[in-house]
Amino acid sequence: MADPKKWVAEMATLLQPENIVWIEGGEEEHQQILDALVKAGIAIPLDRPKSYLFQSDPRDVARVEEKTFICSPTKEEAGPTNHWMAAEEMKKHLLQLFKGAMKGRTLYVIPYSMGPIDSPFSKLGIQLTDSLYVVAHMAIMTRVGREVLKKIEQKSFVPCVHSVGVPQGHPDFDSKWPCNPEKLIVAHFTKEREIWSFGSGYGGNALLGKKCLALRIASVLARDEGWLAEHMLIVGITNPHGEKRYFLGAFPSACGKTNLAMITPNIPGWKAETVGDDIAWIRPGKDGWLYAVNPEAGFFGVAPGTSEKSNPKAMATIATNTLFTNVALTGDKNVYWEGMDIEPKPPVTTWLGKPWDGKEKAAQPNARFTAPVAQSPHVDPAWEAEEGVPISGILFGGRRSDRIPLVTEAKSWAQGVLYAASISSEMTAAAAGTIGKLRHDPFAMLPFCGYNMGDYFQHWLSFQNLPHLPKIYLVNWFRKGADGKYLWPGFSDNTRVLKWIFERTQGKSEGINTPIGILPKKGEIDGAVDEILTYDPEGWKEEVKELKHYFTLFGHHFPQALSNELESLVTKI
Ligand code: GTP
Ligand code: SPV
Ligand code: MN
Repeated sequence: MADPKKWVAEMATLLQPENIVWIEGGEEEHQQILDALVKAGIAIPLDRPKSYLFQSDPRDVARVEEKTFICSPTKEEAGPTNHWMAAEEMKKHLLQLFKGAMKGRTLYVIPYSMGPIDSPFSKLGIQLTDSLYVVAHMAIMTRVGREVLKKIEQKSFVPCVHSVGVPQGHPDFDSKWPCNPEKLIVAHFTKEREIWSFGSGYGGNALLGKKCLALRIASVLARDEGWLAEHMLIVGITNPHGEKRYFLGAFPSACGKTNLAMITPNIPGWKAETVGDDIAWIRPGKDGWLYAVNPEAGFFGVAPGTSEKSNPKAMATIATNTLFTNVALTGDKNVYWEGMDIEPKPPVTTWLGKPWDGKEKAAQPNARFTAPVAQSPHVDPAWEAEEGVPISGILFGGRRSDRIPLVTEAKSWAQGVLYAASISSEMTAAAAGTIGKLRHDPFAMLPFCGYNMGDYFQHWLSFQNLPHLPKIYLVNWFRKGADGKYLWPGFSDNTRVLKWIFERTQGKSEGINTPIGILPKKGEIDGAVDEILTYDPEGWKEEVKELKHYFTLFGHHFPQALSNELESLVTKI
């Protein structure tokens, strides 16, 4: 039995807030929070029902992986892809950093649940924060309040401590977006199951239920309990005969999960419904199928590139009751961003609050919208089903301008795991770093796996004897031609790929057997140029050589079964 009140009292002694407010949940409280944000000049009310705009400090616009730590008992357990610090040393540092961090501010206590409150699979947390923006967002992205607290009192919770790190006395105390980038740190104690985050108010750095709990801590719980916590969308597809199948998709940050989760099929008779757009918790069911649950309650989606044409379902979802961060403001108090495909009403104010001259970016490239899943007109009827939805196929992909074909079916679970481990992607604005630079991002989990990635590959392999394993696909929507233009239209046209995959899982589409896997036969995917449906042996030889080198990073943690898969590929291509 947990005693949250005792813990909060202890933390208050450390944080020294002016006062403490417990979040109860509910519509009325949510509106009061938004009203308070408007009154403080932090939220700009829009001429769009129940919607608000926030502009962050330009130094605080994305996740900061360099300052994200896994504090597992040993460095080896964190593995070669995580930043590690010994738990004791980190705790010492944090206790210094957080001492008096909330002076002059209110401490908000947010009891929250990842997953439906009554589900036995859900995980509970309490986030302490001094950011009202964070409170408003947690209320959309998770289930919060009194009902959750009752559960917590019966069970346990993951303690999550968050501060923007700008107490009274700091020169930026009165800033509308206080943050402390010099001292920013996001720490995960994977054995103790605790999260501490200092210095940022943005996205995954600050909404601790999302990447910190539902991926980094959850991946460790999943390893220990025999399930999977993944950076994946979940979508339900129905064919013209009314047959329905569910699919998962893992793509790195800002590489198309939200868009595929909300796809509008452009082949007559096909239908798609959204279960989740960012995180999937996956468990084997009693019947030998894998079942997936979306632990979140909201979408925190990339705004730039979203339009009536590219993603009409997202546009419908965010028509009302939506919080926008770092998009531009139009003359008629509405929102605008690059790729929205409308003529904004002038005068347009950029995300930096300056008049827009049409030359610089109106919206920050990682600008986001935040809206409840439940208000999506295309939400899947089973999106809150306790046991989740049964999975027929899993898509893995990245942003690859060359080599990787449009779609390849792995010949076995082990080959699929190898392909997932092999994902590389050109970096995006979702994380601080060099945009466009190709980097390895195994399973799209590089920033989110809470333990040794080599052991994580092994954990995936451990499912290989399930009687109803999903088929695994490597996909790439981002191939470019010599002219630098995309060779595939993407978005709704991805339906043609989904149709092929759907029919493969039914044993219908034929495909063609190649050394790298099953590729679509000529004519099985309309309109796709040969270049993206075939594989280039020379390019793949290079790819495999480079992969072999990359995997040495994991030393003896790299599973022998994957080395064998890779070797067998080398001999075939
Ligand atoms: P996170 O929320 O950061 O995890 O990202 P995500 O994977 O959900 O990415 P999202 O769907 O929001 O897409 C990010 C960007 O990729 C947007 O600017 C989209 O317009 C673009 N995009 C998505 N799907 C496609 C596609 O099929 N083709 C092309 N060319 N671009 C796409
Ligand atoms: C991602 O970067 O993968 C996101 C956005 O989904 S954030 O929640 O900020 O990490
Ligand atoms: Mn994500």
